[in-house]
Amino acid sequence: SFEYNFTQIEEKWQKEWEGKSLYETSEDSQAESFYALEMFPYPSGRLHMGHVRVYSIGDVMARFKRMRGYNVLHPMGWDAFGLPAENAAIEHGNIHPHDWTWDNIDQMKKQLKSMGLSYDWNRELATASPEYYRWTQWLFLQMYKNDLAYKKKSAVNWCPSCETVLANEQVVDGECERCEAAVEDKELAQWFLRITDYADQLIDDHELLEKWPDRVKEMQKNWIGRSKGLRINFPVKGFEEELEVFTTRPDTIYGATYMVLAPEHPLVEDILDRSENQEDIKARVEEMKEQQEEERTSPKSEKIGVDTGFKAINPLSGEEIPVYIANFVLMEYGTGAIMAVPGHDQRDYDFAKKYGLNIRQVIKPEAEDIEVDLEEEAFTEEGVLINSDKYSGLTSKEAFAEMARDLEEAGLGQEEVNYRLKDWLISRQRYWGAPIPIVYCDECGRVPVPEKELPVELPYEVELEAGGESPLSRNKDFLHTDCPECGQEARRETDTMDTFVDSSWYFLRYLDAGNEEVPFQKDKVNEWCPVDVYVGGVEHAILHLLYARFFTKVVRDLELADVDEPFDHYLAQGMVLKDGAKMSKSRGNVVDPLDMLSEFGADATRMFILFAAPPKKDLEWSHEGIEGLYRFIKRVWRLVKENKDILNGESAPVSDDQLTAENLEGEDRDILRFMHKSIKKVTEDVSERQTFNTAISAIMELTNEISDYISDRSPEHINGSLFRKSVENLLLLLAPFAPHVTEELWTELGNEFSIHEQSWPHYRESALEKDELEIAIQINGQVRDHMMIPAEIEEDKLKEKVLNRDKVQKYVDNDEVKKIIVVPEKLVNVVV
Ligand code: ANZ
Ligand code: ZN
Repeated sequence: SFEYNFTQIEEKWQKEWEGKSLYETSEDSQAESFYALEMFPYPSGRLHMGHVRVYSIGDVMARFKRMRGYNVLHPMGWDAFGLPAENAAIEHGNIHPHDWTWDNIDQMKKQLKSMGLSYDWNRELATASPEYYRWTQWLFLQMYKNDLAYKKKSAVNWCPSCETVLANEQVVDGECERCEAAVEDKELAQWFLRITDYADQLIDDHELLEKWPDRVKEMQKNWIGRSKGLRINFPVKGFEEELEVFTTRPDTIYGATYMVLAPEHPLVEDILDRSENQEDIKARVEEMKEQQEEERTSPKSEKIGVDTGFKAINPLSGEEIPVYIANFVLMEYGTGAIMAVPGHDQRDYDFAKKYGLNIRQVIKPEAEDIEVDLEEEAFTEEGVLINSDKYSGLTSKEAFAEMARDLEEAGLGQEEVNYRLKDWLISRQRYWGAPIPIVYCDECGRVPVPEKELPVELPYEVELEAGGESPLSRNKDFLHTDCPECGQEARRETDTMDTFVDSSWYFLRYLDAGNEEVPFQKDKVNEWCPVDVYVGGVEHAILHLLYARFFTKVVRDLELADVDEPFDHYLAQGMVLKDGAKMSKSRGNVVDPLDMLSEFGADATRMFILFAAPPKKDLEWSHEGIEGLYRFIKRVWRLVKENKDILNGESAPVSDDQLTAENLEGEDRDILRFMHKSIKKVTEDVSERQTFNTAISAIMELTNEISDYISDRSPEHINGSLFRKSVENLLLLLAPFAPHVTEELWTELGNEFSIHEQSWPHYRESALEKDELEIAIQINGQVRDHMMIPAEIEEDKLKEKVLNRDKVQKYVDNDEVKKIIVVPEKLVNVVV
């Protein structure tokens, strides 16, 4: 029928594809492999527009590469552990996190399938299934055995509302990333992964990631926060020990007018012991210790401090300067002590202003036109040294090097690299996560669970009501176990792992999803990894991607694979906006993709999402937009349906070779040229730039051209094979974007199932060239005529055409043509 009934078509082909296992990845293909991956979803139970966007983008890449002859791997799974399941259980009481999660997975799987995405569902995984987390635990044990996982007591970020520990990364402006409650400090023994061992590699290997957005690499680099500086020793009068500071700006040392210790600094005890106003200082120190890290370090927050009364000596200038204790210096960074340079550091400046300390300029700008006004603020740039004895006149860089040398020679300083990155805290006091596979025995201490006993399964029985400890500690059956070493009664670790651990290696498990012997086979990882294109939101640019990179390097160092990086190309997709703001429940501006799928179908929804903006940019939702794409699909539909007789009149498919520019003329040539031009444009947009929006525009233009061609003429003037060829190519180009309607129309034309297994159309450069050009015609060297000729005409044909012209015949008359000279693309000279 002429009616475009997308519901029927889409369901039909989804079934057919599944029945014929169209998207299963072959394990023994000779073709080059291509691994297309999108960030797997948390199974919240309902698709949102962000999902539709990320999975549509990935699907175009996968389908395109398949048509280009690659052996494509395109898997899907579920990031299934985590708080929402547990919180839902606590709030609603009657639903277990396990059941909630698997119900949601069922729902979302149906929804994803209704989008017509080309996944190999055989490799589906869920991080919350024992078959998966068994290997998460196994990887943890490998790290434990290699001293990359360790337990230590430390102050942690505690969210009082989620009742769990948060990684630093999950604390935003002092608030819990999820529930926005104010985060507190708490002392707990916690498990950590030693990501700091990899800090340098995580920065330096950015070099391998040419196809990553620079801004993402920059964000990771800032997060790791590598800074090169000096440790310098300042003698303190009356103390044996020297006070060691870390500074990235030794060039400013002549401007150091006081020192600052963190309130937690070990020297503070000694100072208190020997100080005259001990009580006073002690009170201030306690006050500072109570503050949150955020409160202490934010540039806006008030600096508080106290003078210890002791004096330090500047090792280069010999100057005596006071020693303070202040809140804005942290014990965890550097040495927990600084030389304060108020002229050139804004925090030091603010503190100096408040406590009436000296502010001295020792750096001036290199450029003449930059003003420095130390009455107003610190001058924090590098420049040229002044007021610095023999170092005056050097640039900051030169001074760094000279001072480093001088101080090192004098045994007073040493170069050092510091990082802002801390080890990854993975302990969570929650139920719905992978249990940490460790046992505590009174005799043997901390004992790893033997690998053959994995997984340490999460018990289904659990009391979930809120409480500071892990719910697992209330399950006696889980808690009590026998020591794997001595067999005596022992206790299990009751913390579970941060869900970011689960998602740090899932892309490896897809390669071997059913394997019960190993998490993944080395040769498969070596074949498929790094992932060729990884699509996902930029909100994961720091955490998830950094952790996955870290895990990949650990996997490599454990000799489980030979890859350095997990993702070769990271395609960071923008947000979906409505009325200029991010779609979110709290803003009440959510458009439900399921409504769109049922109103316009999967093809139109996908195409709208891909057409509205290139993947990297934010996308503005628009109802007229999706209606426009829906109309476009119907145009293609009618083009085929209404002209079916002509299209099918050409029973034998024409080969490409027959349809060349030289065999065609006039508008036939135009259409041919347009077709090749469109193929070229779409191919390049998809493969080189991933600008799917402009690719779709090109397909729309081609549709217009073909429609005009057909509607402008009577049937006998239509070149049937050309028309059919251009319609077929149109469908092939459209197939990755609108997989259902193209499959329907493709098979309707009598073509072999499936369009998604066809080769991507080729374009011929020769067919693209301007089709006509003007040449001059000479008779015996005199220009007598001009004519338009096809650009790629053969010489014999050209000569024939020239001789047949009325004007030429008139001049030649009955004379014998002695010679015809052809100057390509310029002129033809007929000699008589
Ligand atoms: C003197 C100085 C002069 C500094 C100047 C900066 C500018 P990044 O780049 O982040 O590594 N610092 C060192 N340890 C600290 C701590 N535990 N708590 C708070 N601040 C600390 O920063 C290094 C700089 O941060 C160091 O260099 C030190 O201040 C400060 F014009 O020393 B600087
Ligand atoms: Zn034991």
